[in-house]
This record gives sequence, structure tokens and C-alpha cells, in this order.
Amino acid sequence: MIKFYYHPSPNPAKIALFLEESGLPYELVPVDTQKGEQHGADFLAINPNGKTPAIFDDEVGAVVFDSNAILLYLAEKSGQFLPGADQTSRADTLSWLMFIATGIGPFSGQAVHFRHFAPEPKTYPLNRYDFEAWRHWRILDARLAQRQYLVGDTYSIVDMAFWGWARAIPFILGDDAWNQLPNVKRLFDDINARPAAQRADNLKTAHAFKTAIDAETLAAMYPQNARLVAA
Ligand SMILES: N[C@@H](CCC(=O)N[C@@H](CS)C(=O)NCC(=O)O)C(=O)O
Repeated sequence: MIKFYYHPSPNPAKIALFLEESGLPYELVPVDTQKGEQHGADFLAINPNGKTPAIFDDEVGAVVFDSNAILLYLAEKSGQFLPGADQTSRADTLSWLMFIATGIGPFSGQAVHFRHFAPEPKTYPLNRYDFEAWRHWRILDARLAQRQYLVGDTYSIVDMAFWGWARAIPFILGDDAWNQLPNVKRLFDDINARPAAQRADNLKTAHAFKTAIDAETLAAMYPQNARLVAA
């Protein structure tokens, strides 16, 4: 059994999709990051980085954290959704998984922060992160103009990593973004049509997660702001 430490946000969504696609048995453990539960000692013992997702695989007694590491771990464990065993497929898989982990995710996350949550003045950081988020998504759009899936000829963990963040594209890049990323939209729609994607999306209703953005939420999500008040 896999314990899946989950919050309804982009990185955990990747793992929700894998678990629903693969049929691996799992138990959902809600971590309400808007209430600050990611900073509690119980969760930090699982993920010292204090972020969702994480898993505990009780079959081997292993914790795995960081979403794309979890995707690779579960794909190798189950033998499912890896683009291919040959060296070229492995090279492509690692490259695009890391591109999503280190580029798409962080730049999209920072673009969201500066677009929606940071105080003024923010012209400089918003311009930087919006530019970089668009640049990364356009790289995926150009790749998807030439191929059905991100790596290989079949749906894989790389597409699942993509889906986690693609769900938030209008929030990241603005309401008109889908019109400018037609190939990203095509793969996104293809994945959304899969029953497992709908089940993964429904996990958000499995627990009464906090949705209000109030002072508690801002303190939990942006603990660095305490330094500004103290200064
Ligand atoms: N590199 C990590 C990033 C995880 C991450 O940033 N998770 C977000 C949800 S998408 C989170 O837990 N945020 C709560 C916080 O930052 O306190 C991964 O890919 O899993």
C-alpha cells in the first residue's frame, strides 16, 4: 500500500494521475497546506522539504518526495508508463522530466506568485517570471507540434508531469493563454478525456480542504513575509 500525502495543487496532481492510471492501491493522506500542515513535525518527518506531494511505500519502507522523483519511482516499481527501456528513451525521459521539474514547475509557480499574490511594486519580478514561464511553455508547445506525446510514442509519466501544471495554465499565464499554446491544449484535452484524469481531479473532494486565502493561509504559504514584518 502507498500512503499518498496530497493537496489539490499542481505537483500532487501528477501523482494522483499516476495512481489512478496504474491501479496501484493507495491511501490518501490530506495535507492542508493552506492551514500550514506542511510545517508540522509529522509531515516534516516524511518530507523534510515541507511540500506536497510525498509517498510512503510500506512494501519496502521507503519515503519518496518531489513529484517527478515519485513518478519515476512508481513507474519503475510498477513497470508502467515508462516511454521505453532503450537508452535513447531513457535519455529523453530524464531530460523532459527534469525540464518540467526544474523549469515548468518553478517558473510557473513564481509567475503565479507575482501575478496574483505579491505586493506592489512587482513590475520587475512579474516581468521576469511571466517571461520565463511563457518561454518554458512555448518549448513544450513547439515539441508537441511535432509529436503526440512528450516522449516516445505512448502516454507516459512525462505527460503526467505536464498535466499537473497544465491544469493551471490560465492562472499562470492569463485567460488568453490557451489560444497561444494550441499543441499544449491538445495534449491537455487528450489527457483530460481519460477516466483516470477525472478520478484524479475528483480527489480534491475527498477532504474539506481550506480554500479561503486569509492571513493564516498567507503565513503558511509565504513564511518569508514574517521577516519583512520583523524588520
Ligand atoms: N519540487 C517539489 C515542489 C513541491 C511543491 O512546491 N508543492 C506545493 C504544491 S504544488 C506545496 O506543497 N506548497 C506548499 C508550500 O509551499 O508551503 C515537487 O515537485 O514535488
